[in-house]
Amino acid sequence: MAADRAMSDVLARARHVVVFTGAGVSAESGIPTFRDALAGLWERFDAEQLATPEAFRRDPDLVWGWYEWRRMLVMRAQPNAAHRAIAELEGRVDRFTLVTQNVDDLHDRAGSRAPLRLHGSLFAPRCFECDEPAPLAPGIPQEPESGRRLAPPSCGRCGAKVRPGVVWFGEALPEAAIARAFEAAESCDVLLSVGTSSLVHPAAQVPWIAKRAGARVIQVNPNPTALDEIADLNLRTPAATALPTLVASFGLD
Ligand code: BV8
Ligand code: ZN
Repeated sequence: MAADRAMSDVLARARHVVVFTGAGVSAESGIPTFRDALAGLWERFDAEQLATPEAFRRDPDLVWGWYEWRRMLVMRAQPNAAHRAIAELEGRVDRFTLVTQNVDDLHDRAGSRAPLRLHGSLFAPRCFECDEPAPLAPGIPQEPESGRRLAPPSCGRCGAKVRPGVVWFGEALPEAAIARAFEAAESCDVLLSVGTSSLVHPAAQVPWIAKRAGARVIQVNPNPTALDEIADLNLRTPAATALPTLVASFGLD
């Protein structure tokens, strides 16, 4: 369903746009979405079992192996047309805020200047005990030998195990990032939600805050999600197809 005349006018006149992304925006780069990042080797786990501090305490090699496998996939992947369109949108409107739940670096590599990262990054490992940032091993991680377990490195400062720099279930989000994301949602004209199942909180509140503050909400997702009930426009299309056309409609006024 293309944008109708009224919506096209809204996009043409939009002054402050927030783009809110989830794993679906990286799907066409070959990165499994969060729900299917547990295909294959990890299929007998539920993401919420592996993406927790308890899982890391219980089996650090399994959790570290899972994240190094995901980092390897990301390093072998390229940004897709959706990442590039979102980077282009930044230059088409007066004020632009990119809020991402993703832990890959594809938005940055596509040219987005300052994504607000609500759930951290695969590229910022740190000490599990003292939070000391840890260096990334050079190059692309090899497929973990056993295809599964990989022993995490030790902290250079205290010797404890190094953990992925992501926000796990049960962990608080970075305060500055979530505060700035909520502030942007409260003051934007249009919120564009791309490739997220909108299930995980508090990140999933971002589109709802924008809606309550009077923004138009556009969703790009081939499947139904919790956001369907408030989306002013629902594009049931893969992101790499929908975004280039949609972005071309912004900032024409
Ligand atoms: C916290 C980083 C408190 C790690 C992630 C009950 C009710 C409400 C909340 C809770 C509850 N029980 C527990 C909670 C809290 C919990 C939560 O929300 N749980 C959910 C499951 C109910 N939240 C937390 O624990 C958060 N912390 O609350 O802390 C606190 C406060 C103070 C002090 C201490 C503690 C922390 C949550 C962060 C977890 N970390 N990621 C990692 O990556 O491994 S979450 C992870 O899953 C993602 O980052 C993302 O946020 C989330 C959902 O993933 P999506 O990105 O949406 O991907 P998904 O696979 O789900 O969907 C992909 C979508 O793409 C699909 O809709 C699909 O249709 C679409 N798609 C596919 N292909 C395409 C496409 N779209 C477009 N184009 C395509 N081609
Ligand atoms: Zn340490």
